[in-house]
Order: sequence, then C-alpha cells, then structure tokens
Amino acid sequence: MSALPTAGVNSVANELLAGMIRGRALEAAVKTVSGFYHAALGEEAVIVGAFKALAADDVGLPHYRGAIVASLMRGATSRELLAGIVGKVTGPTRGRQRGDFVGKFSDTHFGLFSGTLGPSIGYATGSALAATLDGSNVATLVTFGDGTSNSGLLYESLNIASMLKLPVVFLCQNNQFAISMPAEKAIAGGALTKRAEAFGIAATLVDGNDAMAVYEACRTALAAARQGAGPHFIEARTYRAGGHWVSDPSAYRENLTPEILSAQDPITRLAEAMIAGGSLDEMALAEIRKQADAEISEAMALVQDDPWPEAGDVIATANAYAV
Ligand SMILES: Cc1ncc(C[n+]2csc(CCOP(=O)(O)OP(=O)(O)O)c2C)c(N)n1
Repeated sequence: MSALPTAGVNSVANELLAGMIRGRALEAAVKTVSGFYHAALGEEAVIVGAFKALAADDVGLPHYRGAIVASLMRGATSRELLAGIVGKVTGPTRGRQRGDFVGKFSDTHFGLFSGTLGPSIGYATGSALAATLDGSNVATLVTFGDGTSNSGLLYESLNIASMLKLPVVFLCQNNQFAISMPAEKAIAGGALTKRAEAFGIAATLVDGNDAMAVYEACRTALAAARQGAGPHFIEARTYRAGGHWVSDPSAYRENLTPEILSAQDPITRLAEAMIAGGSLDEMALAEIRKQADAEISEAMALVQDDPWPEAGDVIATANAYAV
C-alpha cells in the first residue's frame, strides 16, 4: 500500500489518481488502433506524479513511453492526442507524424522529435542552461528509461549540469526492461543514483509505483532547482506491466503473473491508501473511472469523424510541427 497522503494534499492525491485512470483509459483506446504502441501500463505513477509536479512555466520532456499521458497531465485533450495517434488533422502535427512518441508539443513541453532515444536529455540540459542565462525562474524535467540511461549524452549532461548548477531534474523511469533486456543485466554498478552522485549531483531513489512519492520527490527537486540548488537525479523504480509494445507477448518474461501485477499496480495502491485514509470511497472511485471511460470513448468517436490530412499538406514541409 502507498504511503497515506498527509492532510492538505488530498486534492493532489485525487488529481494523481484521476490522472492515472485517465491515462490508462487513453492508452487502452490507443491499443485498439495500434499494435505497435508502447504502452506505459503499470508505469503511470511515474509519469503522472512527475508531470503533475511541474509548474506551468517549467519545461517538461517526457520519455517516449507514456508521452501522451504526460501531455494529458499538461493540459492536452484526449481528443487531440488520439487524433495524433490515428493521424487526423485535429492531432498535434495535423496528421503529419504519428503521435505515439510525442504527445503534444508546446513552448514548455517537448516529446521526442524522432524515435532516437537520448537526445531529449541534452535538450533538457540546454533548456536549463537557457533558463539560467535568461535569469528566469524555470526548472526543466526530463524523463527517460533505464535502457536510455546508458546513453553517453546523459553523462555529458550530468557533468555540465553539475558544473553550471543548472535547474534540471533528470528522472529515470526504470521499468526494469529495455525491450527484452532486463536492467540488471545492462546497468553496471546497480543503483543509477550512484552514477549521478559521482558527478556531485544529489540523487534520490523513489518507489515508482507510488504516485505521491514520485510527485513529492519531483516537486522538492524542482523547487530546489528553481532556487538555485542545481540539478537533481531521481530513479523511479517501477515495472513494465505489458510487453515492449502492446502486441509483444513478452515470452522472455517469466514473472509477469497477475498476482505480481496487481500487487504493484499504482492505481490500486493509491486508491487503497486513499480509501483507508477516508479521502475516497468505492463510489467516488467508480465515478472517476466512469468519467474517464466516457471522456475517452467520446474523444475516440469524435476522432473517427475527424478529417484526414490533405496529401499536399502532409508532404509540403519537412517540419511536422510547422503551423
Ligand atoms: C539511440 C537509440 N538506440 C536504440 C533504439 C531502439 N530502441 C527503441 S525502444 C528501446 C528500449 C529503450 O529502453 P528504455 O530506455 O528502458 O525504455 P522503455 O522502452 O523500457 O520504456 C530501444 C533500445 C532507439 N530508439 N534509439
């Protein structure tokens, strides 16, 4: 069971719970139209906790897995995100690029520009450098997987972020797999926090299935970064409850039992903690689920009727995000 939210933060707990339920419903809808979607099933606490912790002006760069859930947390609508997946003109790229890895772009939110993993860590560091040069009070958060944590760019970024005390939070969404490669067979030295500490960066290991714990760790690190404390590294240890993509049967995994999955499930854990603490009851939980399902089915129905892009518009520009 998750740590019980303390008094005064029940509204945050409610938003985290609703965010995870909406995110899961959104991804369930995506699964009906794309077998190659890389779902964040089981990892919602990391995404929702981290992106809820951002202030409106902060910059967020989500890992590709769950990027649409991160976008949802930053105000994108389920309709535009689904349109982005299906490729309709109502999507963030107006049908020019499939939206699985990106969600919605804005001045403060950047999904992956391509399927290449790692560069967003460098972009985040650049964003934090820009904030420092501008004298602005903006922090940047970037999330990436355990596989991506072996990218050399992370270590260049940790180095410069530490030397220049940049306001950036590096968060590893450690779901313990990179496709079929278990993290324990790919990450030398065990805890990733030790790597960050070697660069003089404060580092925290957090239970990635506890949305409140992720939220608190990120909120604290972002606030400190805004006040000039420099970078912070967070490893949020979670669990990829499904395959690498939704049609991957995960034949290489032996421990994917329903018992393990339900014991770790971040939605169940937060809901149970809230029910035990008296800030939620079964009826309210059912209502949150009902509203999320209704929102997503309505969005999907609208997207089905949305127009496809004109061929000329799709090929007219190399920049999928150009207006
Ligand atoms: C630079 C780069 N190398 C390899 C790949 C191929 N690839 C796609 S997903 C993936 C696994 C990434 O693992 P992780 O960072 O742990 O993220 P997860 O898929 O577990 O969320 C790999 C290796 C890639 N997209 N980019």
